[in-house]
Amino acid sequence: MKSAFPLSAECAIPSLFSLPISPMYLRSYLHCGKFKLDLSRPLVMGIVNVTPDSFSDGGQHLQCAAALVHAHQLIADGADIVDIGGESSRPGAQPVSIQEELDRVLPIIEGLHDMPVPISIDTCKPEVMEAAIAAGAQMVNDINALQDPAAMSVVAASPVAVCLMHKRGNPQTMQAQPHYQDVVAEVSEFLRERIAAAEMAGIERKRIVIDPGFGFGKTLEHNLVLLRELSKLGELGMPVLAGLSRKSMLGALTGQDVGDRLAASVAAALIAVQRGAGIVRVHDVRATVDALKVLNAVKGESV
Ligand code: 7PJ
Repeated sequence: MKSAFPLSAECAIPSLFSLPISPMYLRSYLHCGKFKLDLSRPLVMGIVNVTPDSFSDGGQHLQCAAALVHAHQLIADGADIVDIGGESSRPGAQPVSIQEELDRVLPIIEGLHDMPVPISIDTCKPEVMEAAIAAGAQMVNDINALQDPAAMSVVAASPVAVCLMHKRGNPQTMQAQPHYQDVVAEVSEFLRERIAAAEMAGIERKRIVIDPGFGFGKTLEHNLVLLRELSKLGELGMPVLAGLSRKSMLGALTGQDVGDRLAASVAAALIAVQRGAGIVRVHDVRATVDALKVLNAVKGESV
């Protein structure tokens, strides 16, 4: 789909009198290695978990061939980015070694290197980031927001995009009594600080995405406030990624088990987009893409 403003995003500021100034008009492309993603419509990041303990589809994609088939299906379903993860970050999950994580993700990334969409590596480990980038990954999805200086250096030395996510604690501890005075302000301040650190290290703004980290050290109420107020994060001037798919907050709201959260996940993705999310990270790409087509049509955009 064509951007409404085909000039370079930096100079594509429409009439200041007729349109609201939204961050999307100020910069509408995400630079992702060799890809330039048009952010004038919401993008869908499809999830491929390669972890035996992953809470939603773990076990199922353990085999490389099955994971590749799954990734191809997500792309056929309309995924704009495919996110490959080899370490579960669900609450209570145990860490895996560097070698184990590499063994899980590298064959998948190598097998997808000539796909028409960027491949993202979901990892906190600088060694895995480096090897994944060498194997063809175009984005790093770091739930630790590049707080490890070695991770920061790896991304800075490459042309890939990065997602900086907020979390409180680590997967072993993060659901133990999370407490915030003002969750939106605190998440926003953390992300502002991480954007500044990334820029200082040489990562250009056009390569940065931010994420409030739904479910990572947050209660149901915190997650709901963050979703309700998601547009406040857009004020930081970066595209916002929202990951709500099949999460336990949706289980708490609907009473559904993880395999029965499709409707809740699609609803949550749509709400996030309506509150300014530029990218939604989902398991169910086809259903989400269809829902976004309806939303885009109502908004008067091409689908
Ligand atoms: C997220 C993630 C998220 C980003 C996971 C799950 C748990 N990366 N990795 N944002 N969640 N950027 O998929 O439910 O919300 S793992």
